[in-house]
Amino acid sequence: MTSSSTPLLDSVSLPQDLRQLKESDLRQLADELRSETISAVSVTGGHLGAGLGVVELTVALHYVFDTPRDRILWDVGHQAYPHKILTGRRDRIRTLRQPGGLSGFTKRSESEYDPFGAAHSSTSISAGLGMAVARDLSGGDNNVIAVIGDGAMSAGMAYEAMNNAGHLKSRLVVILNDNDMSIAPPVGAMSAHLARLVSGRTYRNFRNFAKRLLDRFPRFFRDKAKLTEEFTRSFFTGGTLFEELGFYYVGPIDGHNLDHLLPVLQNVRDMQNGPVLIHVVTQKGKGYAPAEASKDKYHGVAKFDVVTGQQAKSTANVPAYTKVFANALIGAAEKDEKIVAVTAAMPSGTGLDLFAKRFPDRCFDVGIAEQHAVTFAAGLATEGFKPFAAIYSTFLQRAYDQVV
Ligand SMILES: Cc1ncc(C[n+]2csc(CCOP(=O)(O)OP(=O)(O)O)c2C)c(N)n1
Repeated sequence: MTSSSTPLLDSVSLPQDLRQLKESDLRQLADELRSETISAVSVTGGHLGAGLGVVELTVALHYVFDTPRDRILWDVGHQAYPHKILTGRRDRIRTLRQPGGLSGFTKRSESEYDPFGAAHSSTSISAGLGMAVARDLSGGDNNVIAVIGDGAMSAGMAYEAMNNAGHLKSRLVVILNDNDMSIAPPVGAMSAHLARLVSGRTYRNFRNFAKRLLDRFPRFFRDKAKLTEEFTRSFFTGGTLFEELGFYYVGPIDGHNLDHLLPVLQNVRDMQNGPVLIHVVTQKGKGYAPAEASKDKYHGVAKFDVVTGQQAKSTANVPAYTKVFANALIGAAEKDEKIVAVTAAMPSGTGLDLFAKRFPDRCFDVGIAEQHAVTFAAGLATEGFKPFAAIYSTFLQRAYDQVV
């Protein structure tokens, strides 16, 4: 690791500055970017764990791709604080989520580096595919990269988009950021599929093999795109659901190791023709001990003390609405065994985590799948159950049709 007394981050206000740096400087830059993200969120509150998990990925993407000509779409957009710091918004990063300040999500009117606005999850592959097709129709040659988490990947819309992408065969990169967390632990068959890929022999073999190779031939590995292509074919690929959907699958790779990320991204940039999915494994909250230790509690935070990790407590002297709701529902469910509860990946946000503790068999977390949650509840109701589908914030919007 290179160390220098002048912070490298001070010399980077836009990605074009970043692209002037040597590859060997990027580790230090990533460390500084991580510290700056922690420092900013400690004074504003906001999403922390997700951003810390993609620091290296953010650096690598802006280093390898020609942003803003190449489009990066951050799904949900809650992990984009490091991206904001590297794209001309560092001077306002301590205004995140404040009146008149930066948005806590990506926002088109805020920056040309935010090609798509978000906040509701699982839209990035659809939007990215639209951008890719628009490029093809107008004879362009830029890249489009959608970065989507394993939690966001549990929504039907992501599969609708992949199904269509496999058919259209447009040049599109999807980066699956797999940290084995949604806000709560992820649920469902897809998360089990990803866990199998990550724990499988291929990944472990590649890690050992790549490490030995990097130790012996660091330059050779980095310079030879052709050799990297061999790697991606023989060591990274495996029969996956994504291949069945028409994607060329690459992975899983260590998303905190720039020596792994950079050659794979360069390779995909230079050689892809059709949809590619890169499966990147990261750790939510990476590099900040309190967030690594408690991934759900540091998904979104109040202001906090950087040294202790202690979050500011609400001074309101009334019980939280979610707690009132949860206790009332638990009370009713104690008297009526037909009462069941459904959440779409928001057990703590809705208070249903308390209900699940009391009635583990009568509480269902269906993943980020509001439409399914509502119709699943309808199915339960037709059989005489009394389901409470508790949908957080504005996320019921996408299930209006199901409600009707
Ligand atoms: C439609 C919708 N439902 C729920 C949410 C709330 N939400 C925001 S981030 C998140 C978890 C996303 O998990 P993942 O995609 O794995 O990203 P990570 O935070 O783990 O990096 C959830 C459920 C949302 N933004 N949009």
